[in-house]
Amino acid sequence: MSRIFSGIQPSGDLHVGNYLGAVKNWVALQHQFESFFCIVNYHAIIAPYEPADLRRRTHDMAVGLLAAGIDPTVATLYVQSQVPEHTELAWILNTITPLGELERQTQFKDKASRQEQVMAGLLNYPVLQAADILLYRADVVPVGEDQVQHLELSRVVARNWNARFSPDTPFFPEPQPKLTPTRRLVGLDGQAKMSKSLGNTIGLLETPDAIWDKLRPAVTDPARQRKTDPGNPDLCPIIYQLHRAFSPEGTVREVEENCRGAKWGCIDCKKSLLTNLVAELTPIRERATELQSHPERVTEALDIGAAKARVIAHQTLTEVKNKMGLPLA
Ligand code: AQP
Repeated sequence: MSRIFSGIQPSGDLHVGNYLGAVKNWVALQHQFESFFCIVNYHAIIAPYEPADLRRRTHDMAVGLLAAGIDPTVATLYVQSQVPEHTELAWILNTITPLGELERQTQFKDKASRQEQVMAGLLNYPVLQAADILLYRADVVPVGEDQVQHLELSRVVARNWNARFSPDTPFFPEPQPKLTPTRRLVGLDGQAKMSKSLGNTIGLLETPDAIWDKLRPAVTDPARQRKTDPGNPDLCPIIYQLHRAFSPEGTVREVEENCRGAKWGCIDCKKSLLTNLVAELTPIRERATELQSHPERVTEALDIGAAKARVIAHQTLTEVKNKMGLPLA
């Protein structure tokens, strides 16, 4: 059975961008692949944070993932810092990663330009990500579009390491991305990618009222000033994209016709979206509420996951060290 690996940062609440771009895919793929899903808290500490918040968010992220449908008896769900081999392999891979490859990563350039002082962790983030994936020798990585460039780097790193230390039989597979139809969900600002750190999200566990408070003022086709103006759904960055992800095909066609024909106003369209969004998210929110009242179940699932992950991680690192002439502990 081929392996998949994917990670998510506990840097805020799970949002519909994470869900549509990655997590919904994880839930489906866990039955087809040997699956490792990691709450990547070492990645999250690159930005300033409060330790108590990080602890709570890590737990809440696990709750969200389990509620969304990750089955810990099928997939391995765990927290990155509980498997020390991630950082050990990251150091090793740093030694064969050209600096120039890291400096040209779009996410690095973008985030570094917004910070007064840039920490080395921000630059080296994709190397840790490569280590996360290669540690499990994963073939496939289900992610959103924003991670595709980082994955290219993971392939470069795998190739460099194989060429240097395992030239006859490549040890690391070159991991391939697996995207969903919603590869990049725009945030509520209608500009940037929906992202925990930008506060432009619809949380996966938010109540219908809270979701409606966000949807109602959300930008639509800017050329449409009045209900009587015909709209263009393709220029409606948030609502139409969400309809396509959450509404049945018939509704998506209805939205398209009624928008172009100026039969529905944007509020009618948003109300229809809310109904479909809430229908999919309500069972997830209810499962999350149940799990929140049993924190011990969540901790137990993560501990079992970390123990399973450590077995594979240890095997990989043992072989890596052997091939590199590094004595084992
Ligand atoms: N808007 C999105 N559309 C599609 N996929 C997305 N992903 C994230 N945002 C979108 C995918 O979700 C997985 C987890 O990514 P993450 O933890 O980096 O999520 P984030 O919300 O992007 O988190 P942050 O903390 O706000 O980080 P930055 O600001 O660095 O993006 C990934 O597979 C990602 O592709």
